[in-house]
Amino acid sequence: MASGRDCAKEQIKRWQELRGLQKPDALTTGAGIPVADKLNVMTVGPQGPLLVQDVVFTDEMAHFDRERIPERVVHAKGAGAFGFFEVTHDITKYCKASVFEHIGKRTPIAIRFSTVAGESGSADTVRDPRGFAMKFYTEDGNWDLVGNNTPIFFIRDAILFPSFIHTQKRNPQTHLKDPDMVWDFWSLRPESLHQVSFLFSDRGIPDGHRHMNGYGSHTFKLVNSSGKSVYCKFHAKTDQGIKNIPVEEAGRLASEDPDYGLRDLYNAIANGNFPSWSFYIQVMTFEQAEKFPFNPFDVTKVWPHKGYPLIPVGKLVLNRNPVNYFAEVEQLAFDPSNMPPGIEPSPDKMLQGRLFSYPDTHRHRLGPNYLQIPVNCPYRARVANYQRDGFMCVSDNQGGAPNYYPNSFTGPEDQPNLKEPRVLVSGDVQRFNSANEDNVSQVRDFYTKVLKEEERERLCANIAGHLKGAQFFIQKKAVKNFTDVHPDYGACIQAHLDRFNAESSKKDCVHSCTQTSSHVAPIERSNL
Ligand code: HDE
Repeated sequence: MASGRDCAKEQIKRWQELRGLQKPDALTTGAGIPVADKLNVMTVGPQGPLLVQDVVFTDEMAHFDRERIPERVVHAKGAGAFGFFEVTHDITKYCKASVFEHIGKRTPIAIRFSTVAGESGSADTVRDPRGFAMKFYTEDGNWDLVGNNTPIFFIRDAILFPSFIHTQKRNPQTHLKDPDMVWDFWSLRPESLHQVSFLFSDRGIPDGHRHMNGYGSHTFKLVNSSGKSVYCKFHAKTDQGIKNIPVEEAGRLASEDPDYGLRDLYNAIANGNFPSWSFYIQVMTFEQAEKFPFNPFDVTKVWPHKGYPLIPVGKLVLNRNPVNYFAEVEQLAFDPSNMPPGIEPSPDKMLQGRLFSYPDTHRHRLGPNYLQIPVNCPYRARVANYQRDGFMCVSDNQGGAPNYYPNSFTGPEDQPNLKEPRVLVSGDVQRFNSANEDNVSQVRDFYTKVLKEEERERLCANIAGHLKGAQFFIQKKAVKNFTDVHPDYGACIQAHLDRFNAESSKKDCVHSCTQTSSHVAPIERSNL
């Protein structure tokens, strides 16, 4: 390999090498018809107009015009790879899912890592949570564990998610990222303090995708073969060790190598340096959950490892790069509602809210038959049901099998032995306000017990460095929330803010913004 070139840069040459002495394929249209000349359009005379009968041209253009599909509304920038999950420890006393059947069992997997807020071309080294989405292709259908690199999340009620994401995206008029929107929302919703503190800590900018942990984040339920259930959390701990990128270096990489994480993962796998993660569960019995000091289904909080230690389960290994990015990563569709028998949702409001959203977004991005796309297809199970037709049905559409249920003709039947265990639920139906369910205790522990002095200092500087972009009244509200966590936390952020604010008041003149964004009424619009 020439110096300065890595496996990613050598990809196309390597592709050619793998073909050996094979001659190039005959060039064809999309319909497979051989093409004589794809370098010159068909015209009347050398300078004349194009002909409609140049179907080689129209075939090429019409397909090009449709190359883009909607990007993911969040987590648009990502990298994916394939490999396996291997069971190293027996957890069948907790869970009957076939993926955990016996020690040594291997299940094929796909993992996609991502940033959250940026568009699909955005830089990898920004401060943002990272998506850590795992797909296990099991014999009982696909299991998708769609987590992040943090065990917690910003909000605990699913109804807030679209608004929260809007604050992370672009201002509707300026189309710029907007610190007012970000900090207004965060300061109005103090349940975000825990995740915000994690985000602005050193772990907020991981060094690529291989050096971070993954978490299922939510509480799930595991069911064993006797029908007994426990609550559980999933953890994937990096075997490469945690590594983060310092702020200045991240800024440099964002301009010089915005695809840093994608490149790092591709090259590691292409070099045979396969990344792996050790997989653990935490388990909580229903009795423990009842006595737990806070809501065990609240995704803004962690379960302490002290009472709920990590139980080793297995290993995730990535050993294959995608053969084609669009086919295998852009179309890779995760869905937290894909849970094979033995794994069930807990009442976590965020998890419950996600159960609908993901398949819904896939039907929009990829079409109603997205589960027939090879990378999404549960290829180790046999799909047998009564769903038929729809756009882009590319399977045999289940042939001549009955398409209604019940039927008297041996169509697929219920599996009563797989019924979910009974759950007793009762209560008043209401929109319960969960905004003030202890938003500070665990953040205080994080600030005072988990972080070292110099890490606290960097955390406060990072927060102030971003918060300084927001209006003063928002800064005040935010600092008050951090002070509620711990007076030192608030004071430290305020000290940095004072410095930033003093510097900027020396530099900036006050702009008078004469044009505002007030809504243009239809009548005015017609006069434009
Ligand atoms: Fe997501 N999220 N999310 N999310 N999320 C999506 O699905 C959503 C949440 C996460 O690599 C979308 O296919 C709702 C928590 C990852 O393809 C969308 C709620 C966690 C990925 C969606 C949440 C995540 C997504 C966008 C709150 C961590 C990328 C495109 C109720 C535990 C998966 C898509 C990939 C992607 C909705 C909250 C992680 C719109 C409604 C909490 C890793 O469906």
